[in-house]
Amino acid sequence: MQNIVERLLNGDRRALARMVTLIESEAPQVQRHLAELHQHTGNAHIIGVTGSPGAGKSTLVTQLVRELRRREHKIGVIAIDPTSPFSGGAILGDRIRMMELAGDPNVFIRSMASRGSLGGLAASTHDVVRAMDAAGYDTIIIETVGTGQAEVEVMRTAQTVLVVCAPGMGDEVQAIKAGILEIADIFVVSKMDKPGADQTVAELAMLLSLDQNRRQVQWRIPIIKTSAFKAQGLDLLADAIQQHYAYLTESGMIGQRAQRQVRSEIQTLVLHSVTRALKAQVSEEEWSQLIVEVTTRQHTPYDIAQALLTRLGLQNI
Ligand SMILES: Nc1nc2c(ncn2[C@@H]2O[C@H](COP(=O)(O)OP(=O)(O)O)[C@@H](O)[C@H]2O)c(=O)[nH]1
Ligand SMILES: [Mg+2]
Repeated sequence: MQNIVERLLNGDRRALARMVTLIESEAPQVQRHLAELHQHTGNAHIIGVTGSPGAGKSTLVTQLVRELRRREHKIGVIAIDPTSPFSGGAILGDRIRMMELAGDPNVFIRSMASRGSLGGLAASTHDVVRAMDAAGYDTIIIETVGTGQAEVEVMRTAQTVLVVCAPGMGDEVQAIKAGILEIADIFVVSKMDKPGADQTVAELAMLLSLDQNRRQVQWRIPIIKTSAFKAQGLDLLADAIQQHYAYLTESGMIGQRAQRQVRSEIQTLVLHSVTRALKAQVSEEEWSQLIVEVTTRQHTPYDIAQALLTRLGLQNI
C-alpha cells in the first residue's frame, strides 16, 4: 500500500483530505509529510479573496471557480470561517453554495476554522496551500473575512489579492483598512445587479488615486464589477487575475513576493516554537512566582526574560 504522500502526489483526493486534517490538528507526523511534499510545490497561483462579511465573497468564489474551470484550471478552495458564533448561518450558506461544485473532480474545497493564534492560522493555511499545490491544483483560492490581523496575514500568503466590496453597504469603502489597501491587487465591486455599484466604483477609484502616490508599482489596480447572480463580469475578473499573474512573473515580482513570504513564514515559525516551548517550560505556579518577584521589585522583567531564554537554551538577548 502506498503511503499518504505518494497517494496525494498521485492526485488521490482522500489522501489530500486526510493531509488537510492532519495539518489542522497539528499532528506530529505532518512536518515529515510536508517536507516530502515541499519539492513538489511552487506551481500554483495563489489567489486571496477578502472583504467584509456579506460582501458576496463565497458566492463570487463559486462563480469564479466555474469560470476558471471553463479555462481548464484545477482549483483548490480554502474558506476560512469566522470564529463568531453568530455566523453559523453564513457558514452553512457558504457550504451549500460551494457544494454545487463538489461533484467536480477538478475542484477541491475545504473550510478551516479561524481559531488559534495569529501565526498559527497563516502557517496552517500555508501548509494546506502546499498540500493542494503538490496534489496538482494549479489555482488555489483562499477566502477570508478581511477584518482581523490574522486574516491580513493569511492574505499575505496569496500572490493575487482580490478585495470585494458590495454596493450600498454605506461605509464599506471607508472601512477598507490601510493594511488591506496595501495588499490589494484587484478590487471587485460585487452585486452589480443592485443599485449603487457605479457609486462604489467611483469611491474606490478615488481611494486609489489618493493612494497611488505612495505605491510605486507598475500594476494599475483594476476595479471590476461583477454579479454572481447574473453571471456578469466573471470573464473580466478571470482575465484580470490572469493578467496580474503574468505581470508578477514577467516583472520578477513573483520571486520578490516569495522571498518576503518565506522570510516572514520562518520568523513566524520561530516565534510560534518559542511561545510553545515557554508554555511547556513554565507552569502557572511558576508564572505567579515570577510575577511576584517583579512586582515586589526583586527582579526586573528583563532579568526574568534572560533567565527563561537561557533555560530554553537560547543565547542571552
Ligand atoms: N443581488 C445580489 N446578491 C448577492 C450576489 N452575490 C451574493 N449575494 C448575496 O449576498 C449575501 C452574502 O453573500 P456571501 O457570498 O455569503 O458573502 P460573504 O460573506 O462575503 O461570503 C447572500 O445573501 C447572497 O445571496 C449578487 O451577485 N447579487
Ligand atoms: Mg463567505
